[in-house]
Amino acid sequence: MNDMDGRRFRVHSDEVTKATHEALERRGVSVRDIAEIVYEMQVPYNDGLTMKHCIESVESVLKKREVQHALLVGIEMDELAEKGQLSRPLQQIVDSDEGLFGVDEMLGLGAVLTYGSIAVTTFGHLDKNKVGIINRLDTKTGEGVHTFLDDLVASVTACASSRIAHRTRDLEEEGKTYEDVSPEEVAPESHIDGAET
Ligand SMILES: [Ca+2]
Repeated sequence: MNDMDGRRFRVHSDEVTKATHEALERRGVSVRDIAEIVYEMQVPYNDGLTMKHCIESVESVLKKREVQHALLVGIEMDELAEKGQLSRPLQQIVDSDEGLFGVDEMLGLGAVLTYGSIAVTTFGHLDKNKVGIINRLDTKTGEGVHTFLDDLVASVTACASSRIAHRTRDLEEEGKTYEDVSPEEVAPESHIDGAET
């Protein structure tokens, strides 16, 4: 879309970030819910890792545009399906979380790619072994339509977990552990190509 001067309208990043947080909240997913899974997965390998480090990592992932866009698209699809507002046969496919659909998984997978191979394998693991909030969101067992959201939450979890794993390697090389790092310093993006927030 162009304005009268022919410049393209852009949505400010703050607006996208705010909409992402609001969408997650509306669907009953908190940053803490996601951070809890990250903590469970990473604490066996990381001395001194705290929930605060994990919350900071999830917050950083939620600032990333690819992740925000995937969340907004997926959540919108779930909400439209819940209201019966998609057209046939997509309405039935999304509403019933049809096993062969796969677009939900592809959207989640796409959002983890910038966080490297660890994020991809972690996403695959979470897709098979749904834990915590991801399990509670499973449309086939719970209420409402969360066909897209379970994969997207798995995606954010995998990204946040990968950030911590990459940072761990840096700390090991410096002879440190998470006990030496304040939560605000958990920022390994600079060490992952294309993963700057
Ligand atoms: Ca799904």
